[in-house]
Amino acid sequence: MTAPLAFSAEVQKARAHGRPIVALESTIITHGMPYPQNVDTAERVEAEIRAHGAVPATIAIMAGRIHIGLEADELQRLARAEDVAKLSRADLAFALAKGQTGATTVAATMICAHLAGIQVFATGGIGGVHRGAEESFDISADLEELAQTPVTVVAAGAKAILDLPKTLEVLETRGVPVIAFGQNELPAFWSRSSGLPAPLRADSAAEIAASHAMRARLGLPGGQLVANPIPADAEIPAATLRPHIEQALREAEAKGIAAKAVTPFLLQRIFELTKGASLTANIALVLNNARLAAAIAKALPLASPGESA
Ligand code: PSU
Ligand code: MN
Repeated sequence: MTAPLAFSAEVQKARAHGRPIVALESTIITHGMPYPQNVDTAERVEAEIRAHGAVPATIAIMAGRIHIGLEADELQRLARAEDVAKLSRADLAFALAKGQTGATTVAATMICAHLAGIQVFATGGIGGVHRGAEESFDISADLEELAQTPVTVVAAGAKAILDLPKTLEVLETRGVPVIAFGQNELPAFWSRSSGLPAPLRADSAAEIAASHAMRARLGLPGGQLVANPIPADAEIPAATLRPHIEQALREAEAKGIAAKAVTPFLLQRIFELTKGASLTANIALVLNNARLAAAIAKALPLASPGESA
């Protein structure tokens, strides 16, 4: 029995020629950005990866199959669709078995990428430990996935909507390397600085690829989190965002937003409260992450599909 994978023509060809491939998630398209910026960004991110010598594979579930790479019309349909399911590890098999369509979170995208033998994945931000998690127990499945699935995820750190110190603690406990790129501090998504030292630092894609390959040689399960700071000219200072984040968090609490709805609600409110500035920054950092992920993928030796590391 094998997983129900469906490759796009471009990804199929890349696999046949052993070219470096970078996975991309789809929840950022359906739940992370509004239409039409979502599809425009998704297309630009794919183009950026091609321009840097790798092949993009946007991953989503469509009609009960795991699509590894979307054709242009499929991407358009997903981006325009309303009420698309947000699928994480817990939902993936259930949705596939029912023949459903849905967007994959970081956790689910890692699972699908690994099934397809893809070792590098670029996104914006990962889920983490939410503020107040000591009460709500809201800790993203993304953290657990990083602990068990061998994919290197390039993100811009975690958002200040989360509890960043607790997020780092959980990653440390679960044995996930958190590698800041080119600086000592953990970046905080829209801002380059979080005030927290990053556990590890790398200054080149080659170092990150070498560390990924070494984990495989050691037989360690799990991936790596690369925290790539947003470009300086695109960042929003943490102090500018703080009141908006606090307002969005208060509103989420007042409305009783819970579980899967929390992250999309907060992202949408911060977009509105910053009059779109958060989205402009989000787009810049995803493009930046795509470039670094392409460089890491090029520096990695190829793994065969389903190979366990
Ligand atoms: N963080 C972002 N943008 C996003 C997400 C997180 O900055 O679009 C999405 C990702 O798909 C991530 C998911 O995997 O939200 C996490 O959701 P939750 O917090 O419910 O685990
Ligand atoms: Mn959650």
